Amino acid sequence: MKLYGNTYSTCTLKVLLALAEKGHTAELVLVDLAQGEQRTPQHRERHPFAKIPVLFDGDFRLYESGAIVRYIDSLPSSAPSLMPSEAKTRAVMDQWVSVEPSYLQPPVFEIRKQLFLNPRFGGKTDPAEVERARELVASVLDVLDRTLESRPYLAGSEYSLADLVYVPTFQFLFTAKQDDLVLTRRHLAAWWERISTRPAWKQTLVGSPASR
Ligand SMILES: N[C@@H](CCC(=O)N[C@@H](CS)C(=O)NCC(=O)O)C(=O)O
Repeated sequence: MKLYGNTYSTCTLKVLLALAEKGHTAELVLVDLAQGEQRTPQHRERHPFAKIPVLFDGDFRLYESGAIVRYIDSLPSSAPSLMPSEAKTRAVMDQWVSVEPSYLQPPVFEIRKQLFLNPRFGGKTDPAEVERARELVASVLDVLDRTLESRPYLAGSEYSLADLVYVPTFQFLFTAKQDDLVLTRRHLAAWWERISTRPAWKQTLVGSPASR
């Protein structure tokens, strides 16, 4: 398999983590977002919305990290499935997989823009925007914390894609020194400890800027 992406992209890291969890490998072909490589005609052939990641399995092409991690989980593997088989549990998994890009990613990406991208590309950090984004992140984390009060993982008793898709975004909060948002929420902090210490994430982090 071939994966077009980059190790500083949370969406790419989700896919790399799914590959590691399931014991699969893919050749990572770097797409440099800072150079605008995602907008070249060659990359638009791969991804019509000019984003990463894109997975190729032979002639089969797939974009959207949520779809890619499901595909990876469905490939033959000796590792346990990351998608619960029981209908309601699986639907709850889908719910949490959707919550992450819908409600958590936008304010986290705003923090990334304010703290890293603006200074790097000649702009300024606006502390009011950072604070506003932090409040939005906090409101999502409160919901997760309440959910995790009664179960160890978001979809129930087992680790699943519902948990996996949050790992890179949470790691970014630590990299951006916003970890108080995680560590001040008891159930969330315990869950983060459980999911971030899995060997597959440690393996994924090697060589990624997210580890710094
Ligand atoms: N919903 C898409 C989001 C893809 C996405 O926004 N990727 C980011 C990197 S994490 C990207 O390519 N950004 C480049 C740009 O917006 O120009 C997914 O989950 O794959």
